Amino acid sequence: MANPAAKSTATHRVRGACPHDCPDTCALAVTVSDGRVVKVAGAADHPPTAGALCTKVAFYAERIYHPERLLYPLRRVGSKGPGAKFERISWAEALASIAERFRQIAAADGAAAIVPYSYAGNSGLLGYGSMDRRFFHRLGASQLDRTICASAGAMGYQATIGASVGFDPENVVDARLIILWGTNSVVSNLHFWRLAQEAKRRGARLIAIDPCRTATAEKCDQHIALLPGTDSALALGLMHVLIRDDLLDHDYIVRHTLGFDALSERVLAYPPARVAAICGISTAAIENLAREYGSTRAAAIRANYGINRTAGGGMALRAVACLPALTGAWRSPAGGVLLSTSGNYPVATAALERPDLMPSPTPRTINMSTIGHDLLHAQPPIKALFVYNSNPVAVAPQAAEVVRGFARDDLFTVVHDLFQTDTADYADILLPATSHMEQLDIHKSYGHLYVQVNQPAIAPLGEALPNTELFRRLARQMGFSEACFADSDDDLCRQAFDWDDPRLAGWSWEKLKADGHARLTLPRGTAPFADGCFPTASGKCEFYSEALARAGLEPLPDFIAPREWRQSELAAEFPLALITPPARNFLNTSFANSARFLAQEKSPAVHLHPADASTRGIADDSPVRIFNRRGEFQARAVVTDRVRPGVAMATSIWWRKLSPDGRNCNEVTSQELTDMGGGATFYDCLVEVVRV
Ligand SMILES: Nc1nc2c(c(=O)[nH]1)N[C@H]1C(S)=C(S)[C@@H](COP(=O)(O)OP(=O)(O)OC[C@H]3O[C@@H](n4cnc5c(=O)[nH]c(N)nc54)[C@H](O)[C@@H]3O)O[C@H]1N2
Ligand SMILES: Nc1nc2c(c(=O)[nH]1)N[C@H]1C(S)=C(S)[C@@H](COP(=O)(O)OP(=O)(O)OC[C@H]3O[C@@H](n4cnc5c(=O)[nH]c(N)nc54)[C@H](O)[C@@H]3O)O[C@H]1N2
Ligand SMILES: [Mo]
Repeated sequence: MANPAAKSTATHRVRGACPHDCPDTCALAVTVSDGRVVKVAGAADHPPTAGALCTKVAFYAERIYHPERLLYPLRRVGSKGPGAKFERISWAEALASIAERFRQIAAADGAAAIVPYSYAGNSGLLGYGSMDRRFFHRLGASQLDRTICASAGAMGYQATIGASVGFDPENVVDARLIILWGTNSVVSNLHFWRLAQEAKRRGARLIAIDPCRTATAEKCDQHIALLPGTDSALALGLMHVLIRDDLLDHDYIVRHTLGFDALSERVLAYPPARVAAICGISTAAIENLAREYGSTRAAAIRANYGINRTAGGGMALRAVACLPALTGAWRSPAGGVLLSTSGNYPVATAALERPDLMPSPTPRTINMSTIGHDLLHAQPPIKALFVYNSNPVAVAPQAAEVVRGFARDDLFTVVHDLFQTDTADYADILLPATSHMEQLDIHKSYGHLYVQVNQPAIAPLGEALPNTELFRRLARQMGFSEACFADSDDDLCRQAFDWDDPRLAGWSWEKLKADGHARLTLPRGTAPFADGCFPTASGKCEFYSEALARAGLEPLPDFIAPREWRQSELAAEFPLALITPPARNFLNTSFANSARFLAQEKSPAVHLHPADASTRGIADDSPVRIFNRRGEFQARAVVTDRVRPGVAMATSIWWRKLSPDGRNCNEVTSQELTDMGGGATFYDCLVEVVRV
């Protein structure tokens, strides 16, 4: 592919955007010399990045030039699974054999027997979902419900607020109180942490709500170590105290909220004593937090998806999102709540993805969080799977089922990735993907308010192709003649946003391409809901949600206990609640094949409280087995009071084949879904831990 950047031999700088699934979406300054990336730095002129990068991306050249990068299309020879062998084939052969199998399957079983499986391995608007979606829509493949990360929390939050919008993170420096709720910012949202630190310097108090004393919690003024999956109870307890003690902004409530009376009645069931018992914390912690929150106008709650991974994950975000409307914190530019900024962007999803290309009636939908079960039991059966931007064999819950599903001899699997991941070992055809440094893209963010361009810095390595070009070629191979399959990446970028939307006033693709990044034209330093006008159906902050009622769901915030606790027999047999949050040096399974980052993380580890370790005779640094009825994996024990009693914490996500026992923590996680949004329940997982 033509790539002007690559032809230049002199040293020059290229503007990039980090494509990884992280709220920070950093702007990159990539130094290229003789057609090679020699340095990757954070762009200094992009306010959210402010010249700083996480360690993973600062060493990005190592990822691009990793000796195990896939460079050519491959066909598997021999059996599926760990140790699989592949031979090189041409792109022409690869595309022809995929098209031929897809035609056969479509003729025999219907095209819905073909399932795309992708997530946010590449979060650019082109890389995430554009030509690929057009291709699968036109093909008539099954649709995929992308639920593995955020769907529960997003739905719960939106039920209250109306969209994935919140306070402007740049305002948080002026907050007096910041509550970091289920988020390890130092690890997974570093650039927000920078702003929180500035607020702290200016006198803000920081409180972390997390079962673990994480790197973030440690640096806060206070840490509330509740049990996993109890956040909605805590939020209801706080609302109980706020209402009981009249720590309310009545004017705000009357004018800008819906359902206050019903909410007041609901929270009567959540007095601090009951909530303390549910959450495993003191009543004083609840009373004090409510008083502090209720008496601070500039109070910002940074909530994150860490609290949406148990049975009641939707309710958790829904309940937390109610708080600022009670106290009127929304009146302050540095007050309110933020889960994600993604709803601020006028993305032209239909133009990018072309759902109108789907046949009628529209094909079935497969939930990506139950892929193991569906590969084994879906009716009609799944006959082909096309995986890109994701590594399901390592990241999807209940791995034993996922592995059995992928191992099916009659399943035709295509994988497109930069590396031979755990999933790639099950591919019939394995295709090489470019990194973002080798392709053009346009980006939104879910942690700030800027749009960004990612310019290609170098030519594609080997015969690697971007997702867009792969599906463009496949569409041609399948004979799809619609004009949209001829759109170039530049065309796709131009189509990605509704440039006429006021939030992009004065911007066009051409201007953005020249400038590199732009802040959405939202007013600065203002409070988005100071005067209400929530993007809900009622225009108010909805304590009572008619939409949830219509969907047959509980219309008021409530506590939904973790599913596995509710089964007392299970809880007796497997007394530890396992959570598996992100490791600092990995990004899901990305970077977890890098020698540098593996050395940092050492080996799979499970953190146990000294009390839980001693009753099991487990010493620090000794090998242990973590198990339940679904499976087991091994790890090194870290005995530490950083986790609260009753909780086991194993950072994720390790590659199975790079782990000593060939397994990872998803052996024990479950495919049960959340209360809303069909989300995965990774942290609703009881286990027992024993010495090996
Ligand atoms: N370095 C790094 N950064 C990442 C990622 C990564 O893998 N590594 N992953 C990216 C992705 S895909 C996402 S979705 C985000 C992840 O975003 P999150 O899922 O928000 O992950 P964390 O920021 O680690 O926050 C999770 C924190 O919540 C805590 N926690 C677990 N269960 C509960 C609970 O029930 N209640 C409360 N209050 N806390 C709980 C965990 O101990 C952990 O400290 O981060 C992104 N950034
Ligand atoms: N136990 C446990 N499991 C979890 C989680 C947890 O906290 N605990 N977190 C969950 C969450 S929040 C998420 S988001 C999921 C994430 O799960 P995934 O979305 O599967 O994320 P990754 O493991 O990073 O895999 C992304 C893959 O995409 C590839 N890739 C990158 N760029 C491109 C590209 O341009 N084209 C193609 N074709 N491929 C590309 C990468 O090399 C990588 O192999 O995991 C979930 N799984
Ligand atoms: Mo995620």
